[in-house]
Amino acid sequence: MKVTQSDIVISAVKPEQYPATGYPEVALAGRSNVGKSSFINKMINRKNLARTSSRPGKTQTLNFYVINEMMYFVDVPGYGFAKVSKSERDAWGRMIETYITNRDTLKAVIQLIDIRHEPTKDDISMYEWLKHFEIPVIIIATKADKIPKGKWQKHEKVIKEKLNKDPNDPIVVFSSETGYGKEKAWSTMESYLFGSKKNEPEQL
Ligand SMILES: Nc1nc2c(ncn2[C@@H]2O[C@H](COP(=O)(O)OP(=O)(O)OP(=O)(O)O)[C@@H](O)[C@H]2O)c(=O)[nH]1
Ligand SMILES: [Mg+2]
Repeated sequence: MKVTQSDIVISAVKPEQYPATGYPEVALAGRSNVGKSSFINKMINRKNLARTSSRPGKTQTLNFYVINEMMYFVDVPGYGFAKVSKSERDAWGRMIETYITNRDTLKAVIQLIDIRHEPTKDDISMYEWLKHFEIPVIIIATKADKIPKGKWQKHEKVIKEKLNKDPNDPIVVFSSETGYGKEKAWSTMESYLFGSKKNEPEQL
């Protein structure tokens, strides 16, 4: 998709604040600092529309970005960040659960996993939780620039196995640093956003 327009619409914490235009949307999920906000910026060719930071815990609300007046990206706070209190974590959990389970226009969740490491316990629980609610998930194996290309396939295999990934859920190797995987990520997202298929089998 050629992005010609992108803007922040709202930072929401409750459903009354979600945009009501009915455009289809995808939401980001992933550990704090894995690169969710960077992913959005790369996909829409903006340097810092979605605010990023080298310190985890930057994104705190559900941030809705409208693209080409036809879809939304929803940036979501990361999980697995040790420096938050239990009450904050619980509030986070409720905010995400309310959003994921009630948002009819949510077409898929983009779950980012750091390609360098095995999925964490939190990564695995998040994936299982999304599958429990029958949400289509697109796995983005990100920060690919941080390991040699020759290792990508092996690391991708570890991610698939550890997550016990549903073969219907695509996986895309990606780098927000170099833009590698951007075209594939767009075409994959578009099939969920605008295609008739909800769950597309992965091409073998
Ligand atoms: N080398 C490299 N660095 C990346 C990549 N993606 C993100 N980063 C860096 O990782 C750090 C965290 O990126 P963010 O996009 O803020 O991460 P986030 O997942 O939105 O984090 P929270 O909002 O805290 O949940 C920043 O310093 C980014 O520059 C990538 O593909 N390659
Ligand atoms: Mg962020």
